[in-house]
Amino acid sequence: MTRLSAITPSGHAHLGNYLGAIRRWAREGAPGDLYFVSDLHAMTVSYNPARLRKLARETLAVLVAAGIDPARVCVQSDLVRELGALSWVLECTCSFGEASRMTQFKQKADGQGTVRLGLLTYPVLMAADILLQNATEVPVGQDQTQHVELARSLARRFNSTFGEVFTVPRAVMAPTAARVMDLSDPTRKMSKSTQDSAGVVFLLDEPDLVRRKITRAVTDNEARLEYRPSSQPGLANVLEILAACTGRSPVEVADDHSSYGELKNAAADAVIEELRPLRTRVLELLDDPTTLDGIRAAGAERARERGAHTLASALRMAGVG
Ligand code: AQP
Repeated sequence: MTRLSAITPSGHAHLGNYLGAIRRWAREGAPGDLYFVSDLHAMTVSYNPARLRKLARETLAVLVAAGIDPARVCVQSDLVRELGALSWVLECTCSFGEASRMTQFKQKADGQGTVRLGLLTYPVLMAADILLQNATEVPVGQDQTQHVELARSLARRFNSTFGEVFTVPRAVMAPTAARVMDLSDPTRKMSKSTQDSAGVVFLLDEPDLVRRKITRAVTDNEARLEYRPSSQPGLANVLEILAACTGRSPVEVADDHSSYGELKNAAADAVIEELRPLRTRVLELLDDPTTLDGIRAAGAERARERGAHTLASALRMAGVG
């Protein structure tokens, strides 16, 4: 079984990415799992090239520092030639209607003056990521299942039209882990690309800044320390963060504290301690280009080898290789 997961370096990785995905990947990863830093996907909206390059490297360092097997990580753009070739084959297998029906495309394109064509075609690039690696499973949240469905349809269509080449992948629901909300606006999830960073704890934030962000988290005036996500979402978010860092339930955590101030300080302590070794290791890796570049090059080589036969077969069957 090969399972492919990815993180887009659209900004600095944050506590939500860590508690919701990266930590679980590191703890529960199986030998067949692959983790991509999907920097090509970050190009579908306006971006700064130098920043993207830096963020891709930093995100790779985060995955390795978190304890993910370095043999399982890869930066997507290191395979840009292979993926570019396979994407074209798949774009020519995909109808315009299919691509434009993607809900995420409609949401992201809505209200934008200029919509990049890549925003429309990126689910096909995602299909290329999956199919090139012969992934059998793609763990995704609800918002990405449609993209995996597209990858399945394209794989099946290609196989039945030109001959069996692709493994047909299936979407598996990523296990429900913590969904961390923005500390300034607990109605929206913590996101890399949020403009106002006051509510986002980045993994490389200095401990003092982490404390400031958490102790200033928007809660409410009810002064009731109870876990009630629908009526007290800000408080529930802080409780969930503390619970995720201490391995207890949000209800237990609420019972342990008597004031908002005390709770927020306890949450800040727990997050700072949870992130401390990770942050140290990321900074060490970023300072050690030989190690990080070596991991990156080896990951690219392995991913290239893994996909070589599939790509060659797909091109040949399509009449171009
Ligand atoms: N707030 C969150 N809480 C829990 N999990 C989260 N993830 C993202 N935000 C939270 C999980 O992190 C993994 C990698 O995320 P991604 O790069 O695929 O994209 P995303 O979900 O779009 O992440 P962001 O941080 O919100 O970035 P932008 O601002 O660019 O959209 C995924 O497993 C995701 O579920």
